[in-house]
Amino acid sequence: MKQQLAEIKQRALEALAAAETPAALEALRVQFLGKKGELTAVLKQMGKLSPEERPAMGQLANAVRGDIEATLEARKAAVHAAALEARLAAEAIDVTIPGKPVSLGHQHPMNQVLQEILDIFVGMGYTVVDGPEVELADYNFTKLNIQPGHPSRDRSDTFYFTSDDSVLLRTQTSPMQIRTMETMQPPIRIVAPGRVYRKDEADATHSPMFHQIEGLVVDEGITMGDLKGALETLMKELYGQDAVMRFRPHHFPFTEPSCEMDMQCHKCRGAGQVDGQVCSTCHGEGWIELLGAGMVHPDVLSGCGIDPNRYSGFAFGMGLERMAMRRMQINDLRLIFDNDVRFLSQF
Ligand code: 2NL
Repeated sequence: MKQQLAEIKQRALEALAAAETPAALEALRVQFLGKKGELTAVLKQMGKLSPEERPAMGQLANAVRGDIEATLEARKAAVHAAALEARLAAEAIDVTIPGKPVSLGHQHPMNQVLQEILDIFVGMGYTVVDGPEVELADYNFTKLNIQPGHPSRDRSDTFYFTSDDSVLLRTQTSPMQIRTMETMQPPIRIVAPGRVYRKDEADATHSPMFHQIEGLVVDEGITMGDLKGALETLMKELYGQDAVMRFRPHHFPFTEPSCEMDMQCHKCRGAGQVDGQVCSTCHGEGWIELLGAGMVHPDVLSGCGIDPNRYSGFAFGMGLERMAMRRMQINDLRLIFDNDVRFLSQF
């Protein structure tokens, strides 16, 4: 029996040392220490021993049980610690692994073109001004020499807020320049970019909301020569120093004289055709219309508290969408406003 106990102890300790999981340890507990286990089976034979032999054998059996239990507990702790260790290792975050690249966006093509234009004007000493999109008809029309009854004030062309047609969505950025002239005395050199609104059906070349940039220079002795110099400088910076401009007479209520500026078509160089075909860039015109401009009407100056006998000025206005479409070779205005990232990411 002593032999049996020693043999059980040795097998139990070896098996426990080899067990790697809580389940294997539990199976060994049942196998050796359980009610139907090997140790219990030996103890049940104690009855066969003589009363003299029993106490010593009982002690030995208890010592073996104690050893097996102690080893079992030690292994349980070790297996648990190893499992925890493995889990921590598996779940550890390696902070040295490079992160997933974040895709950076970029400015909308409209803003790219606007920033380019503003940079050029700032370089010529202009200040950029901002103002409200909801305007008074006074600032959008009357102070610009556009009197009540003028066709551009028609309700079919302008978004009005009030039944007396006194509050509206600005149809041009000129009101900002009126506000500047009312609050500043010359010299004035400003550009006024922003959204403007007109009741137009959206198509490839029209949108009820679009962007304009207008400019205004007022000082003593400002002439049409200054206007031509500033606008040619702008366009040569944008399109290259070999760009060719022309000025045509035009009419605006707020300028006198007024003009429009064209750039010679860079594709056909003014010929209107390429290889016997009508030029696709200028549609055979040879010239591309860029903007409208003129010398600020004396009535507009005096209406803003600036003495037209002492000061003169020039002003101009251009559509930003057309500038962007030309620059980025975009053929449909709606693409600019759809904000489809697949489209925008090309620029
Ligand atoms: C165009 C033409 C123009 C102006 C805008 C202006 C502003 C004031 C006084 C006088 Cl406060 N003029 N602005 C002048 C001439 C032309 O715009 O075709 N725009 C898209």
